[in-house]
Amino acid sequence: MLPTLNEEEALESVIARIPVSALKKMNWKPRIVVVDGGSEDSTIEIANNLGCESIVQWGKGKGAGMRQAFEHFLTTDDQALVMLDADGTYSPEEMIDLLINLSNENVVIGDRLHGKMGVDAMTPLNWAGNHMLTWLAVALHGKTVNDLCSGYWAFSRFAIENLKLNSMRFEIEAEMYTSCALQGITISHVPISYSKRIGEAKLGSIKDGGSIARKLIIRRIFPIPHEAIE
Ligand SMILES: Nc1nc2c(ncn2[C@@H]2O[C@H](COP(=O)(O)OP(=O)(O)O)[C@@H](O)[C@H]2O)c(=O)[nH]1
Ligand SMILES: [Mg+2]
Repeated sequence: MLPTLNEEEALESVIARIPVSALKKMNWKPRIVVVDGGSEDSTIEIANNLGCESIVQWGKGKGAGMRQAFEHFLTTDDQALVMLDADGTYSPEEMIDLLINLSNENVVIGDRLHGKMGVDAMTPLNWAGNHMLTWLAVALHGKTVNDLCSGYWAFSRFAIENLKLNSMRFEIEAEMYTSCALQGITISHVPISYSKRIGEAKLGSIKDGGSIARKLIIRRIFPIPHEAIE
């Protein structure tokens, strides 16, 4: 599952690098789903031309889009979901490592902070912010996480069925972590490589870093999101 917002520069190469044949050899039946947040460039056209399924999300933000992609996933018989940003920062080939580890866990997170960081892949501000937010997450919620804000995750169907989320924007990964901690969903980590982004960043370091910290604190006080109470 690829969340997109105006990613025409990177999307084609990201899709081309998804290791479809290797996945088929591992007995997966992969399909590629793009969830788009209202791109005004040729992102959706590229996705459709390359035979991907596309979901045009309601509302704005990566979190809103991912929650809709999770709902869509639950209408299928699929057994696992891999999400990664569509901006060229993650290596699609490495999803094999995530999926191998998924056989023992409910969730596997690609760990950029103990992996291979490319030149200029992360600004010093983002590097420090990622470490601080990861530390804050563990201090508040007690469950090990190596790279809270990674955008490369693999989930079992069980995990998707049990996550309780209401994030709209870039707090979604922090809330996926807190939900794993609260709902007893197991997590493991695989070191991954991280490269410089193609195209323009949508995340604002200070504003979105603040919302991520706020989400970690809110979930410590109110563990279940209002919308998710059944
Ligand atoms: N569906 C959807 N995807 C989004 C939205 N905003 C950003 N994205 C995608 O989410 C991913 C992460 O965004 P990015 O700007 O790279 O943020 P960063 O990697 O956290 O710095 C990229 O693939 C974006 O195209 C949105 O509103 N909806
Ligand atoms: Mg990115």
